[in-house]
Amino acid sequence: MKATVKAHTNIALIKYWGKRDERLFLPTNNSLSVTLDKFYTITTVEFDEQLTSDQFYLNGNEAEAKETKKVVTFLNRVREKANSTLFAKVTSENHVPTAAGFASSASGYAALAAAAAKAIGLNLNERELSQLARQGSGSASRSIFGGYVEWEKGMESDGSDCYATPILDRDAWDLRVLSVEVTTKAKKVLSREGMKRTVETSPFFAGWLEAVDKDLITIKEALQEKDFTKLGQVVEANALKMHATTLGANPPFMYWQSATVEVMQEVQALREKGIEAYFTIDAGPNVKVVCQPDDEQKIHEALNALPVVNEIHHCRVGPGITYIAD
Ligand code: FM0
Repeated sequence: MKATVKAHTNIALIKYWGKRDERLFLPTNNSLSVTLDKFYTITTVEFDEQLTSDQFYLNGNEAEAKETKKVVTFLNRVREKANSTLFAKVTSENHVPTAAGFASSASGYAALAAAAAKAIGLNLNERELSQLARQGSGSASRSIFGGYVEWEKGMESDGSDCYATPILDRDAWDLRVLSVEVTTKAKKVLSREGMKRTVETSPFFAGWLEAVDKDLITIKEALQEKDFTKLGQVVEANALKMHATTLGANPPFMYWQSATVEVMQEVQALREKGIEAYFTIDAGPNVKVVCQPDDEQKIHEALNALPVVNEIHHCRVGPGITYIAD
């Protein structure tokens, strides 16, 4: 009745932005990510008939009520699937620098889904685990797998065809991702809230949906051909389009700060000097830079020289979930 799983974060190269069903976490568009080796969550789940409620410990302490509530909602889905009424103790260790703008929800719910399913005796394959993880946080559906991963939006209203699939092995292409942490001031709009507001109010959301399918075709060609220029250009353009939708929302909002723009401009300046780097940005002010191994050091030096940069974390392409013996 106990299982431990390690799952890594991922960064979307083509973004998930918009839900068609909020309860089931069904997205409006496919997305494509790369799993990262550096940041991960390790979660142990133990179902125990002695317990009278679920317990959630995060990094050694009892988690906040809001987080615990989300975990309980997720465990309810697992119990329903397994026809069980047992409560669980969940212990999670997050090795994710949340300040670097990496959502720990992707690795967190991928690890929780796999550990909870195993502990309660559900025998789920990776596709089923992806569907389950999705119901904790959309991006978690992709973190079940390593390498380059596409999350299919599906058509069905019950989510039965909505899951991630691996499309290229982690060893197939050694790209690097620099996570550039900048100094921040403003309070952020959570991604869940931001995407909802955008879907409901932004006139640019229709343009986003129209463009994203073409971007997916382009990036899949680039992955096939290992064409870094093609990949980088579409990654950067796709992130910019996602962020453009927020400016049209009501009330409008923006995830960038001045430091964000400084890093973006330095990346573009590096390209003008012939060093190939491309940026992508999630629902926060920090910037992720995608590059090839030979350019990593030069890019680090240039970005590290900017006063607005706090810290740079270097990532490689990472693995899918692993079960850890207790
Ligand atoms: O990762 O509401 O998964 O594709 O990071 O929990 O389903 O935290 F930039 C935004 C991630 C969205 C793009 O959203 O939302 C991406 C984003 P939830 P998530």
